[in-house]
Amino acid sequence: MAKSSAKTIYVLMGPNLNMLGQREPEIYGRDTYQDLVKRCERDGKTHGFKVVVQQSNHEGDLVTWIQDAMTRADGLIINAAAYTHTSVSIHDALRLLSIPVIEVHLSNTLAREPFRHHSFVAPVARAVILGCGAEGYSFALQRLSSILEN
Ligand code: CA2
Repeated sequence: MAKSSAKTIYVLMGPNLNMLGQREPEIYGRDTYQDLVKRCERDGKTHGFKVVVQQSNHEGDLVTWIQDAMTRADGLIINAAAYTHTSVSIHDALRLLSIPVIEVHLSNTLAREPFRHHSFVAPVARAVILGCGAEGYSFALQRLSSILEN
């Protein structure tokens, strides 16, 4: 009998998220970036996924990883951080994907400054999770599990 291989989920994180836990815990929580990676790997395992987490401070890296996801991933979770509000290139790259995309933000961007209210990711995402802190990543993996099993 053929061995069924685990589905791959890309989790992409944008600029400054590597600094989590070091500043502004009242907005972003106390979890560090490494805590977030561990959470995604642990929850991914629970759902039978192989989770690949990548963070960059450079827009082009995020675009390249989104393009890679086209052939290598079954689902994608993205917190593009500040690029969420500015990046047409991330929007364009995400448009090319046929796999489900979930946008996650630690904070509720809609309750913050007006420049954080617009997202270039949301129109090309299947779902958006705001203001749930690190737990938002667990919700996104749970949701992808439901979507991908149907
Ligand atoms: O709430 C989110 O997840 C954001 O994507 C976080 C971004 C922000 O630009 C978005 O509007 C909302 C900022 C990430 C910066 O993270 C920091 C981590 C530690 C200390 C300071 C900032």
